[in-house]
Amino acid sequence: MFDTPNDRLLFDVSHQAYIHKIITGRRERFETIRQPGGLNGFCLRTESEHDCYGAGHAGTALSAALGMAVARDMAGGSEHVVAVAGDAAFTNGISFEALNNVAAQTRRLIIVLNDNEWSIDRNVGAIAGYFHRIVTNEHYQHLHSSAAKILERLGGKKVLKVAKKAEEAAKGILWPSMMFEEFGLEYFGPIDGHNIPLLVETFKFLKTIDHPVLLHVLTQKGRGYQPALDGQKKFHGLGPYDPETGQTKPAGQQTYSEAFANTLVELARADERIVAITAAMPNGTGLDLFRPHHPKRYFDVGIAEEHAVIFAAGMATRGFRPVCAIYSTFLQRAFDPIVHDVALQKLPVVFCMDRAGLSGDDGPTHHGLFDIAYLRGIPEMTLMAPKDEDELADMMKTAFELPGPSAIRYPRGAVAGVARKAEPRVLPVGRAEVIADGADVAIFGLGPMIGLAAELAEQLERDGFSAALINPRFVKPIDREVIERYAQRVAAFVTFEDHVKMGGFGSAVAEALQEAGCAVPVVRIGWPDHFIEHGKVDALRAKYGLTVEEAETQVLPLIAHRKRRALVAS
Ligand SMILES: Cc1ncc(C[n+]2csc(CCOP(=O)(O)OP(=O)(O)O)c2C)c(N)n1
Repeated sequence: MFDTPNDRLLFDVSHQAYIHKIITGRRERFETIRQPGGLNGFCLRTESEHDCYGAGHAGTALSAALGMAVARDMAGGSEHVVAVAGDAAFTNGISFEALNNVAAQTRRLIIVLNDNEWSIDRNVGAIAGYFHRIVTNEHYQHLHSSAAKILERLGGKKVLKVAKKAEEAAKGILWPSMMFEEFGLEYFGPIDGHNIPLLVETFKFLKTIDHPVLLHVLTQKGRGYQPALDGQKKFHGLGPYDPETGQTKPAGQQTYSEAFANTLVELARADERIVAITAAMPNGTGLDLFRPHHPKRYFDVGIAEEHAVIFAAGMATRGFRPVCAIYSTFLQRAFDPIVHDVALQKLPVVFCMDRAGLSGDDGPTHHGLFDIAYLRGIPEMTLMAPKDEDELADMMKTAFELPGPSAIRYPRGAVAGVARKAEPRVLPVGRAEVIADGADVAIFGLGPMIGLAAELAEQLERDGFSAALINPRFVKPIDREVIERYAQRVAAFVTFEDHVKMGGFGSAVAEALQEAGCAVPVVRIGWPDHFIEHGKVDALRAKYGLTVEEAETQVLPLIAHRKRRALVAS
């Protein structure tokens, strides 16, 4: 019914665009999806002219579509603009900010509300309830088949003639949604989103309408594949599985998300002020493990990161200790609430940032590579990165002792696998852990990047240098005492971080050195000033120089004279 790329078809989040990819020239390459060098899992403007808008984060489709519709109107174009958004996208404020604008800005825009009653988990909140009431309304149930028949009869040349009449008829028969009508959109539906002939006839009709419309379609998550129907949450996104049975590989080692959740369960047992907040990611953040233990202290607010943070701020003003468990990439949404609501008021909200660092197969929309840069400059903020799961627990315990806001960044995937202490301990704030002392070079490995730092230290020791190995623990406040101490002794610093170099931990070290009047060079190993594509973490690290070899190549010329001196001395 629509002719892309001339017509503009855009998807909210856009992980729903697999069929779109198949029918717009990417069928042959489809099996490469989410593989290194293959198709991206989301729409990407650089991947195809049929992907008119890239996404990955929720809530953007309506605003972007309205922008395209207004651009078309201003240029005098005639193309259609169609936004497809899931029911959970309507729990996001941006969708409503767009709705508030639509009727005043354009007369032609088609919004499809693709309602499967699921976010990643079950959709939550009043909007989900509202959609559910429309769908289960007796009036609608009774009249649905006659409405469908009317729409089915529409089409072809008859459409224009009968449009007006049908519109009236359809409006009278279909259960109207007051909410969308109040926003100035004409509401149609709900109709069966798996009935292709009905959808075709409906779109033929909607194309003739000269005001913004919203079509509510009902779909089933996992339709057509029994294992996905049996495990709708699991099949939202998963690794390789057996297509016959839907079985995935048995879960291996514990993840950081699980370690976080288990620790929070324990800490919340001892401290009744602790509450946990997720923005529609109970599964991904691990909080679904917290929920059964403390159901009254668990809050899923929908895909609403800004609200989650301000809600946490509100609770903190009343003595609670809220934890916002939000992926590094999605917390970007809440930058202003972190500054304006939490930090400025010095409220003790704890941000637990899962997926901090490269997110691998998800690609640039999901890599968590900016959080240090966006949090480091905020006054009152304490920013930590654990080297392993035991230290994560210590940092969580420490965070709850602080009078103001704090954030802990930890990566996607498996923990280091170290032994856990029986009880987490409170860490001295702003103090790094010197793992090994050394006199020629000081090597800092932030968080799990301590692994690469340790390898480099060993390598340099083998080469005849004396290398200090330091686990910074705190990005902010940074340990100036340790930095200044080593600045007096070593010929160079090396910093490793799973974050962009610009504004990251290495930059913080360089700033501290400069402020202390020390001219020691810093080799910063981190991600370049460039959006990183999807792929396997190790391969991308090798491609962009986040390796021991790269660090060694850069640092050797800076410390070479030390080795000669050492040799002469011996
Ligand atoms: C800002 C933001 N927060 C969280 C997510 C994680 N996320 C990806 S898909 C999804 C659920 C989307 O549900 P819905 O909009 O109903 O679309 P569906 O997947 O059901 O088609 C969520 C929460 C995201 N993509 N963006």
